Amino acid sequence: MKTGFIAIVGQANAGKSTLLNSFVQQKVSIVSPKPQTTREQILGIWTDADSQMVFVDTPGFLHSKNALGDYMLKSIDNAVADVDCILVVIDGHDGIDERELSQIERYRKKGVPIVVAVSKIDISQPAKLMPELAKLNGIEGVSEVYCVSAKRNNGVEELKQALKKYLTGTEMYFDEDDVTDKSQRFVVSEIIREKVLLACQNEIPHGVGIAINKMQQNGNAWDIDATVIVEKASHKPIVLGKQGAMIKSIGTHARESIEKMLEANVYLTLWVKVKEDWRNNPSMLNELGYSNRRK
Ligand SMILES: Nc1nc2c(ncn2[C@@H]2O[C@H](COP(=O)(O)OP(=O)(O)OP(=O)(O)O)[C@@H](O)[C@H]2O)c(=O)[nH]1
Ligand SMILES: [Mg+2]
Repeated sequence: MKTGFIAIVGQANAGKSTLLNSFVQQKVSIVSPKPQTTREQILGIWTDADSQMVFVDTPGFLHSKNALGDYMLKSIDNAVADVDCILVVIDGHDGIDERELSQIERYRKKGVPIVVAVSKIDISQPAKLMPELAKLNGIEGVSEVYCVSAKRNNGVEELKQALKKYLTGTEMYFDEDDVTDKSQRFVVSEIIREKVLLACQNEIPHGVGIAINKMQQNGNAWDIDATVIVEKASHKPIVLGKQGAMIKSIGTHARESIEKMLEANVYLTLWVKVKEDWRNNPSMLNELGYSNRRK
């Protein structure tokens, strides 16, 4: 049995979480077109006959502007601290920039194998992609480069098989049925946040936090009560929408996804509350699970 940890790092929006979900063939990490969708380390676990691969999803690199940003940066550092391999995801459609090359240089100093996944090749033009790939040629410390489309599931299996050779452990870290280290409660809060991210524009999504007030199973149904926390009074009417239309639509989409995950009926009640500047408020960060590792 070969086992080990692989950190998935890269710029915001590069496609890290989509790739993690594709590796483990289940949705464990939320995905959206907005940068900074992932806020903390999330493990995706893949176990087969001869290996257990623990993929560590991380927030995209960012310039921290508040205590939540500091927490996100720290979770990238923690994620790469003790892994067998670092998988750097680069958006092939966007092109490779200097920041990405300098990040690779930083990781090289850690002395762990670095593999690059050039993502989103389904929407990248080959003529544009080739010169971008040439930039990776001969970069010291990069063991291999793979081109993938996580959305279309192209090249993902080949990459996963290739990553196995970097695993250094021999004992399983998790049960063979585990797909993530996170609890259902955490996944529920993330699904609600994903639906807010998809529904709201501009700066609102960055200042949204989700508190689960109640999550109770009654027979084959779940009763869930959650609060969408926004950081400015002016954001509340936007998230509520005209006569509550926006929050109603967020609730419907969230309920459908949660029902799929829990394989049960769900009664979801959503509230919207303003907590000014909560991303700089230590007790709010703690309450929402952003100060200690939450499960
Ligand atoms: N066409 C295409 N789109 C993709 C692919 N992978 C991801 N995307 C899209 O790119 C956007 C960002 O994807 P995420 O997986 O959330 O990216 P991320 O790197 O985890 O982003 P952060 O968590 O914000 O750092 C989403 O709209 C995805 O649907 C891909 O292979 N092809
Ligand atoms: Mg992500």
